[in-house]
Amino acid sequence: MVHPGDKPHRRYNPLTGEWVLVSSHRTERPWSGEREEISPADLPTYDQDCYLCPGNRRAGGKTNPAYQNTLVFTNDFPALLPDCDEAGSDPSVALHRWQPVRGTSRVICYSPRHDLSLGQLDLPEIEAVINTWINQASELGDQYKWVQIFENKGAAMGASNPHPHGQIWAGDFLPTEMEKEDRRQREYFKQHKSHLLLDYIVDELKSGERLVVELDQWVAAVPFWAVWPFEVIILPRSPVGAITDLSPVQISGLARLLKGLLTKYDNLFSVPFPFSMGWHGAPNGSGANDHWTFHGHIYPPLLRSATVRKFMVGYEMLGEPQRDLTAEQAAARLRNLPENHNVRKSDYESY
Ligand code: H2U
Ligand code: ZN
Repeated sequence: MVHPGDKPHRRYNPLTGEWVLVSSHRTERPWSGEREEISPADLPTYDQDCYLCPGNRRAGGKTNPAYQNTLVFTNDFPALLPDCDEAGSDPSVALHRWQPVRGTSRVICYSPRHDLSLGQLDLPEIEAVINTWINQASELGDQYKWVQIFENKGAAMGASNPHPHGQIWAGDFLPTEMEKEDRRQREYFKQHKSHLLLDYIVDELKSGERLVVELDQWVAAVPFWAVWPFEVIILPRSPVGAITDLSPVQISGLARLLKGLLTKYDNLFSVPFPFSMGWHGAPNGSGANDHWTFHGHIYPPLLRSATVRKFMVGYEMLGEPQRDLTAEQAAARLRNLPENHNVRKSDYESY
């Protein structure tokens, strides 16, 4: 395989059909711009002012139960609502195209402990989170086309609270990113009679240079086409279409993978590592979905230290995304980090 060298080049994302400009060595440039706040290190196990801690009152006026494992509730400020009787676009104004949507938004607390992140939970607790995701995908999937499970972690990604939590947005439509991936995987399956992402893993395992964590059931790699500096894709090693199709052994394997990977992230800059993480898989409802491979995306914003983030501005907004370090450089750094937690406050107070 001809390898892209150090010169600027573009890489293609076969899942979305989009390109990324890769200009390695730009990380050497000096930085006197914005620096991120670092999340406080020693959080209490319970915070009386936290709207996600057990027994506390939320902004909407409801009180959380004294939950033991996970808690799911309808978002008090939901982005989607179940009732809608609007008709949609007015054909006389063709360029003002719009459609009504029905849906719901939920919040999922991963643990009653205010001070722990997903990667710091024990394996059975992480499995409980995955099982809650599966139950939610199954329950909401009966009613809605697509159930997007995701987490915004850290203030840099807009998370409102350090209490470990994620979100679940379900809607009666296929959102844009899902629509792109659906189309590309469908086309590939039709043409090659095999799965795009399963074929992709074969190549990644052969080369090894973008692998971050490799387990029996799962692989985490910095994708060849990564946009965000330390972006990772989580892929199953055998066919699985949707989160609801995961077997018990895949669930326990995924818990192990998440724990190892998220710990590496925290160790990268010795800070609780911010990111957006979420799952993609076959949508619900009628129609063949054999072309789908279930997978996870993690998009972390940090670039060169705990406080310097990647900005998607300028050329990225007007042209296409650009990255500084290569996917191979990012993967090597993550791969070589330990999978036990060593984030200590003293490590990053000096930043
Ligand atoms: P983020 O940290 O990703 O913003 O998720 C927290 C969600 O919790 C957010 O969508 C909701 C916000 O609307 N929320 C409640 O539902 N009740 C509250 O009391 C505060 C926040
Ligand atoms: Zn809390």
